[in-house]
Amino acid sequence: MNMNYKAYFVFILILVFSCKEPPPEPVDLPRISIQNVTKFEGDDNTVFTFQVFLDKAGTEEITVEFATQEDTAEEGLDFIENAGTINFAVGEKSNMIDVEIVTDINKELDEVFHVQLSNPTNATIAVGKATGTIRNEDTFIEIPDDGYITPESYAGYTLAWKDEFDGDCLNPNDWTHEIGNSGWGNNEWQYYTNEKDNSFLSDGNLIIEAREENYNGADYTSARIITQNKQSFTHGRVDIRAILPEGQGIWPALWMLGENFSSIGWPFCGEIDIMELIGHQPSTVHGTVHWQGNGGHTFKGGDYTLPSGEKFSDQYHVFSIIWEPGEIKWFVNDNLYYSIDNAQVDGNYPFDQDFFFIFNIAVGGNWPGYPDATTVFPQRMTVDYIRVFDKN
Ligand SMILES: [Ca+2]
Ligand SMILES: [Ca+2]
Ligand SMILES: [Ca+2]
Ligand SMILES: [Ca+2]
Repeated sequence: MNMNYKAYFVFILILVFSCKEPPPEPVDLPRISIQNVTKFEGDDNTVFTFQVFLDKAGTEEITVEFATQEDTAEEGLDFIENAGTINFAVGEKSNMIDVEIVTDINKELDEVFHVQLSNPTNATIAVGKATGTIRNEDTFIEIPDDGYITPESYAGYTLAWKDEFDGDCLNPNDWTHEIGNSGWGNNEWQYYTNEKDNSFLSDGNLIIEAREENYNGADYTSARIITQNKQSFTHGRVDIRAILPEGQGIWPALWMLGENFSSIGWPFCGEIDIMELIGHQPSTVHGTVHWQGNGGHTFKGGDYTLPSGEKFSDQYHVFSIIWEPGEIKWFVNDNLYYSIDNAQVDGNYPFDQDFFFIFNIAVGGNWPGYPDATTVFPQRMTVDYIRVFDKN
């Protein structure tokens, strides 16, 4: 092979390569994304606007179909179904989809729905599904006013203090929230908050709501309110009208501690449990006292079970104590079911001194055990009133 022939061959090779079809330019269509929306439900005309955008403008018109999808929010009840096609004109990079929200004044859980994109033309989908989170902002809960009720006055007694739970929020001159998830001496699982979801007034009731939700490392939230340093009493009659929560691991309590708790500690200060219920026994309440006996922490108490399988969660019942020097009696709906006097209390009888109130729902604990798959959340304790009467 001479040099000329070699050069000719290379020339042909170059010619062959340069005549070959160039590889097609990679198709680089605009990419479509849709963004999540989180908003309070509001009470009228709320619209969730989902932004849909392209990473770059198209050189042809772009279309994409969309449709709402139910999740915990339901079509018709929580949002209005919407589906259709949106168009991006040449050069346009953003667009929006409006979803109308069904508003009301009823307290609900936060609920979610989705907007799904599909079938794009002249574009591809990068993020095709958005979540709409409808946040609750309401406190109204419909509560039938059924059940036992006690009078607003008694012969021989004078009203010393009451809270009927009218108005918009707890009276801070009477009540303080206790906050946190220390376990509260009983290996409880809830985080007590002062958030509106966990304690609020609704239509003349105090509602304490235990919720299954992640909060500061806890799996449940609830509330615990006290009258310490604000309202404390020695002796009298106490009436508390309430509907109780239920379920495995749910532990509502309406109770009292000695006002000297902060200085001398428990159980030296004494504890009077006007009502406790462990949620897997929803027909039975317990009335108990705790104190420091000669041998250490001691408690005594009794219980009351509703007839015919009725539950304390069904309707209102009134939990009362008649508390006199050296003696305490417990009642449900004016039925006496337990009493104790100072002859039955060894050591120092701590119950003839000032006590303050505590209302709470614990979630889990040594006594009730822990929630399981049967436990329904949220659980609520609804308190219509607390009234304290002094004997004349
Ligand atoms: Ca609303
Ligand atoms: Ca709703
Ligand atoms: Ca609502
Ligand atoms: Ca009330």
